[in-house]
Amino acid sequence: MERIGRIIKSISGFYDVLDDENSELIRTRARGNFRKRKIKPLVGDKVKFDSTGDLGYILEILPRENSLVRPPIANIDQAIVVTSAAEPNFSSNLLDKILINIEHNDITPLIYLTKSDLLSEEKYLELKDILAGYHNAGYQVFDDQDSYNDTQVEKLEETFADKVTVFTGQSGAGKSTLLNHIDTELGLATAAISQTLNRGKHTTRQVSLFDIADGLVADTPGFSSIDLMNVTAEELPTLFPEFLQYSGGCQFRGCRHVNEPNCQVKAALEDGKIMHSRYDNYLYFLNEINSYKKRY
Ligand SMILES: Nc1nc2c(ncn2[C@@H]2O[C@H](COP(=O)(O)OP(=O)(O)OP(=O)(O)O)[C@@H](O)[C@H]2O)c(=O)[nH]1
Ligand SMILES: [Mg+2]
Ligand SMILES: [Zn+2]
Repeated sequence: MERIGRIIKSISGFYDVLDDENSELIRTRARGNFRKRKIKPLVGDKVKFDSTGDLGYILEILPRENSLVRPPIANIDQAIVVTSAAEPNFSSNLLDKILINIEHNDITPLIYLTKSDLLSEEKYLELKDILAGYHNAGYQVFDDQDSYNDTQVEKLEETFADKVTVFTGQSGAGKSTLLNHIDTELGLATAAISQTLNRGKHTTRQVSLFDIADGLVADTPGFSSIDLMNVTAEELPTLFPEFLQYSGGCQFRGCRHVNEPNCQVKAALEDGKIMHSRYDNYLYFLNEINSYKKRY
């Protein structure tokens, strides 16, 4: 009997599929021909499967709306970018890179600040000011000093309904900790960053989707770095939402906002309407992307 469902977990060659119709959870394997065709099912994939005996088989992966490489997951609506104020330290370069990768896949990013309790009042206010810039650029930002206060956690939860949400960000930023505050029954493993580094492993090892607040929400393993290999120099300026507010007024179509005359993005930068750190990171990433090209 052919059924349709979604992969919510993948463990050593097995895929747990949630049946769309009756919410039954079926353990499946992918058929051999996937491996031959080099197609790897991802958590989040919608699949056709059948299950006659104990074990089901994935017959077909339905077309993906989008997919991320880091973390590996498909068909996502929004991403919570868990960003720590300290341990590991806040990096606008890393945050911007993560946001670009998400925007590039047509996923809505939200920024959630953690570990502000480890900052002095002064440093916290500085960071809050930076994050206000992200809010003005168009991102929803959660930046309370007490990261897991009930009001803020509930506000985040309200964004989950009828969506697939992925938690992403650096290892040790607090993704699993935040999820444990949202649903106290999850009991996800968390660990201090030093322990994580000593073991040379991430605390969360696999992507899994949970049913939370009328949506599906994924915890994922964190990363320490991320690249922009899939982004072209043409696409890059379109992945900064605040640039798009001004680029229509640039003299040249396809303006890269670097040295072109009558560039409205640079004018907005000079007027203080675009953050310097974002623009500097833009130039830095443009360079990085051009250097990938030279290597090939
Ligand atoms: N002081 C403080 N510690 C926090 C906060 N949030 C998380 N932590 C601690 O930070 C450490 C890392 O948290 P995790 O939730 O395991 O981080 P993670 O993002 O899931 O990490 P990976 O699974 O490796 O990607 C744990 O020891 C948490 O207790 C916070 O707001 N303040
Ligand atoms: Mg984790
Ligand atoms: Zn321009």
